[in-house]
Amino acid sequence: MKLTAEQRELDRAAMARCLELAERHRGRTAPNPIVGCVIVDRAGRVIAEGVHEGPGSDHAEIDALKKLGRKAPGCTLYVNLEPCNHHGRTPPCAPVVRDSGVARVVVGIEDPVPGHGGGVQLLRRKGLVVNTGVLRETCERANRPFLMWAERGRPAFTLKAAITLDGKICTISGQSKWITGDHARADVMRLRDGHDAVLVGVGTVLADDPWLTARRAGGRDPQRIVLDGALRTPVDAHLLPKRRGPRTIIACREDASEARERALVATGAEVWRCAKHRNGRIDVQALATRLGDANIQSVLVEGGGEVHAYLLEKRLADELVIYIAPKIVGGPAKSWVGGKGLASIAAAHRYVFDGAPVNLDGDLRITAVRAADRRLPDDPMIDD
Ligand code: AOF
Ligand code: ZN
Repeated sequence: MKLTAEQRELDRAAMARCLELAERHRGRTAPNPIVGCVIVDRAGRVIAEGVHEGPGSDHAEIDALKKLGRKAPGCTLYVNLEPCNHHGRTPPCAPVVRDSGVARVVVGIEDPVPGHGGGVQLLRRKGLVVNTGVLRETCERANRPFLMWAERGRPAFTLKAAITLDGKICTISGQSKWITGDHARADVMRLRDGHDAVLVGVGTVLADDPWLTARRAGGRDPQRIVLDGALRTPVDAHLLPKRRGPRTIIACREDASEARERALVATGAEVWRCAKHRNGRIDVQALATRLGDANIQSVLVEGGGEVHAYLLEKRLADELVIYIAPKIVGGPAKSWVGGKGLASIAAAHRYVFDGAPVNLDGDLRITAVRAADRRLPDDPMIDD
């Protein structure tokens, strides 16, 4: 069946709506993807919408179909991820879609998890029209954490920094409060809210004693991860759970002090002893796999400079979100990327800007993704 240009435009709009619905649950669905669903009748009217809220709850297609008593004869069902054909925490969706009488199914991306896909083939075999790849790049971008986890077994890492126009994260005396304004800092809360975990180095814990919570209406606090080779995190650090807070994982070297471990575990933290490289640093790639095994799909890295440099070097810095304030402090103050630095431009870590800069009440937010695994939106979406 050849689709008219007008129909294709309607398909893209309905898929964009699926993503809008899905986006509301970002940071809440791991190890599942974010998924939205829209059902449109023969006259082109939206008659039901559905969304997936997290493990154990209905998949988006089922949520939408239930609102119609599981019957939608002749309708078109839009969903940003292929309907599953597998029995997990919930029964498979594809047979429910087939039995609902839906005539056409429009899918964003195929399900990458081995054994979970096959919904598209099943529906086609049963005579439904299935179109795939609608807003493919935008759908991939939206579910990058899920795809990274499904394809590589590790979370997607986002490096975040707030810098001056000359690239500094503090002054020569170490002052950093505040480089950017309220609006940009509120945007960081949105980022924390949408990531499964936030990671910092122990240097940041010692210097700033951050809480790493998502202080915003309806927000949920991310899990916290500290890279702390020798377990120097103080037992009264704000980011420790102390029975009530979200989970805190402290990743240390195998040879870190057992007494320090006991003291930190007593605060409710988990201490993960990690293999180390010859240079004595924690093997972050192995840590990334372990985080993936713990169903953590997205990690926001909030520095400091040495942690950023290390993740860049290990090719784990998948996305960058940099807030730039129009201020200059000059001198040898720290940049947001530390480390030894590179000697040649040819060896530079390469990124691609993802959409235009966003002006947040006078500060700019710039987003970039690693050039090597670019998943850029085909329709740049402005979210502010
Ligand atoms: C979701 N939500 O809307 C769709 C998903 O354990 P289960 O039954 O929740 O199955 C999770 C898998 O189902 C998930 O990994 C993905 O492959 C597939 N599709 N998942 O959480 C949805 N459509
Ligand atoms: Zn499903």
